Amino acid sequence: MTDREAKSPATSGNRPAETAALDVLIVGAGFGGLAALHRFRDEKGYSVRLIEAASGAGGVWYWNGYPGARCDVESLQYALAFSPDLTREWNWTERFAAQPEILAYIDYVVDRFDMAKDMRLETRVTSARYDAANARWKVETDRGDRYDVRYLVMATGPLSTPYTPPWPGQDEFTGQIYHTGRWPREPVDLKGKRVAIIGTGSSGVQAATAISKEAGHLFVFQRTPHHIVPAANRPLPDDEQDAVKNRFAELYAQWTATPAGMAWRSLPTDDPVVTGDKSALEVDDAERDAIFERAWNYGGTTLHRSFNDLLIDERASQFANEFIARKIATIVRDPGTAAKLVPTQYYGTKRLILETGYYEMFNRSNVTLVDMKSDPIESLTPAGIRTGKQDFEVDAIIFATGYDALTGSLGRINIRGQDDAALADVWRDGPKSHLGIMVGGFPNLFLVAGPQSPSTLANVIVANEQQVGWIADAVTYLDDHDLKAMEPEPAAQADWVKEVNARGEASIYTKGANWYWGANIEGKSPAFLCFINFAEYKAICDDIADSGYPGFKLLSGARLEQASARD
Ligand code: N01
Repeated sequence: MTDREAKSPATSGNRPAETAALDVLIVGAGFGGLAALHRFRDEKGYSVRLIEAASGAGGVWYWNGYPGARCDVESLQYALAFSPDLTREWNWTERFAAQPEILAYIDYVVDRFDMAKDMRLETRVTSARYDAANARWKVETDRGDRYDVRYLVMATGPLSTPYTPPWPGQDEFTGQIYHTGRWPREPVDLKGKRVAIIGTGSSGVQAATAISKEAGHLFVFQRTPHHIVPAANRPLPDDEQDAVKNRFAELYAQWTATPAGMAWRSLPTDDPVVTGDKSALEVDDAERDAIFERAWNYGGTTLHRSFNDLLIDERASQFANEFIARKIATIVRDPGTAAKLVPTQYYGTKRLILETGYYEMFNRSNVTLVDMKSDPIESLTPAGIRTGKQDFEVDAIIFATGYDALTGSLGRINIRGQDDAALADVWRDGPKSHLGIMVGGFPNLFLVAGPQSPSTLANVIVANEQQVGWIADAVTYLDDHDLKAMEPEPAAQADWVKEVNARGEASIYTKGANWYWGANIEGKSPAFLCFINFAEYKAICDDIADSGYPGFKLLSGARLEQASARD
């Protein structure tokens, strides 16, 4: 147990199993779950329990303790907004916070709002069954707890079930195996070791850069070169933080009105020159390069917004690729390695990655780029990794191979709705929901950052708080109107599924393989998993709430009695 866990008063240890009737049960102590705990308990006065499998709060930030883990959303807006006092009190040290600092923030939130007493750590929900006659959920855990609750809020995280490709031989490898999404709590010593890291998404790029500094030799296994640009991380001075804190309410309102729930030239760290209102096609080569160059040096996601058509126009996207190729060629000394790092797919089909020294890493004599596209991995062996053409002998293998995104965690819990239907079965051909928050046949089950919500295409904390707010308002509406339960109308749900997929199909995201539509997992049913455009989503949610929840069946006690008499 780490110091952090030992200090946590909610660490479960060998606590006795509990049986309790509650208003709300929340599953998952990431940002979504903590926001829900605060909203339901402190603002609404409900009895609440929060169940978490890990030994501490933090969700994905708890598990992603790999070397180099860092957020790629600016610290000034990657924080909970529910308390102006909290916003005022907390100071970030860097433009992009590292994982330990984010965990320290989360611990601060837990302490500050006395959350631990209602959290049950090291506890995994094993089943949740809907009792239709009483409109209640019966939830069981692996510690023998039994909860009988009105509302079940699943905040299990959109990127929380790590994915490992099913290469044979994993049991035979005699060295150490790690996954970036389940990094051990104990220190991992890779000093001087031969290490293979598989995958060059955000996790792989960050971990490889850090590990290359201590490994004896690092083999970086890349299948697709991603779009990777400098973070330009730096210390965050007080005056920049104050400039945001002093106008926080106004700025937050601006962020929630954008498609990504993020600042658009409203942070002190935003480039004032790269306006993003021109097409990459309307400027000449020199001007285009000057804008790209400025965006590249300014860092963060500035390149993303350097022109207004990078994510829309094929030629514009190509210009970005060509610029990145020229940059790589100036940094990476070996032309063969440089060429392999150049992305060829449309700009934006995979999530933009922020780096700090990643390209420079390939100039080190202890780092080798292995191209899995031309020479795929066939198996793991007792000594390492076998591709079609080579054997790599290593002491440790790190999977940075991503997640079974959005549906992975929910699909692994035995959630049974009306008529004992299993959520996993209902979603077998792709998720079905209304607003990504509720699922037909599963009354009073609410999802935070669920599939078909915009969370993973937006600032996830902003989206979490928006959804938690919507859920809390819906529940208040039920109580105020003496209603027992709600669930989507079938037609409204069918329309939502259609809309989510139509937006996905019309977008850049479906022009390449990625986790946004399940293409990263062998055998996963292809379905677009995210709603595109947070601002429009928020407006739809607000409108539904303001109009008395059209598209949802609202069940009174009398309707429940009639239904159970019929059964
Ligand atoms: O996972 P990924 P991630 N054979 O899915 C490769 C968030 N995040 O953990 O590109 C060979 O992006 C795969 O190759 P390819 C963020 O939203 C944020 O890095 O599919 N290779 C790819 O290189 C992010 O998008 C932060 O060809 C295989 C890699 O593994 C999301 O989490 C930090 C393979 C997986 O990349 C996931 O990022 C970390 C196979 N069978 C994560 N299967 C920050 O805030 C997979 N790969 C900075």
